[in-house]
Amino acid sequence: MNTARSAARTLITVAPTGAETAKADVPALPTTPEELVETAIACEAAGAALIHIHVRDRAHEPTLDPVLLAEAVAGVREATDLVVQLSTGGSITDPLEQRLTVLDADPDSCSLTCGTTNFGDGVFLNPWGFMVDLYRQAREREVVPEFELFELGHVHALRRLIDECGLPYGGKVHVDFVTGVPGSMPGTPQALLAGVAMLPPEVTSWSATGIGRAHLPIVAAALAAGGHLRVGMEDNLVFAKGQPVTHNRELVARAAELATIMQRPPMTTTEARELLAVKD
Ligand code: KMH
Ligand code: ZN
Repeated sequence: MNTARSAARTLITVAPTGAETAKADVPALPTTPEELVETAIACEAAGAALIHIHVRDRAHEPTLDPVLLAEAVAGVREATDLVVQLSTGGSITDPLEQRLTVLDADPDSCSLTCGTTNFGDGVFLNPWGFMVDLYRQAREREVVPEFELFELGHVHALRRLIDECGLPYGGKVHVDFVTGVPGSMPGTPQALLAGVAMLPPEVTSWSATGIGRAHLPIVAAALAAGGHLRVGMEDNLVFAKGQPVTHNRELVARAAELATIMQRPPMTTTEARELLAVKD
């Protein structure tokens, strides 16, 4: 049993944009630098303490352009106290070498997916060598990884990573279960709890994400099981039946309300920094 299972307060992560949804299809998706900063401010006020960022270019297309990534980090840092996490997953067509260069933007945290997985009609590639390179480079740069677990096998790969490479920068191990991606781990409480039961004892905190329809069941299951939450338009575009999300703030505010009802109110950014042991 680790402390991850009895957190008194809830870390709420917002993943506002992602790499899969087209701006033309969902105009409310924050894709410009101004929209990203406005979203970050609103979501911090609503209860988020961490932001998981995918950057878009001027044409609203996903990009790993180092200049745009650095601008996004600086913009969110200037406007908020949110822990800033950059995606190293990018989109499924991004080359592995380019995904490593995300660390050049000096985020507080970076995502690190613990293995290859089905991703709808495509494949999200995360070979072992890439995972190790990202893990080691993140530690050298004092960036805290968040381990993304899309499959139960990814929990086992995390075990191997810790055994072979040691602990990450800061000594904490935070994971996020990404459930409900078509072809990957289903977004059910049963699958989530199976993953939680497999976590290595080095894990100090865990959160969960439910994609699409899995959003609310996974929020409820994670809260009940003592986990943290990731919400946002990267993962879910529907607030309720027939009601599209019009701003990421809506998902954060509802998660904060549910967490408060469950007697585990949202943690502050200061508490999140301590939880994750990000660099001062
Ligand atoms: N866009 C997905 C292919 C991450 O941010 O690290 C990968 C993803 C995970 O979103
Ligand atoms: Zn992402």
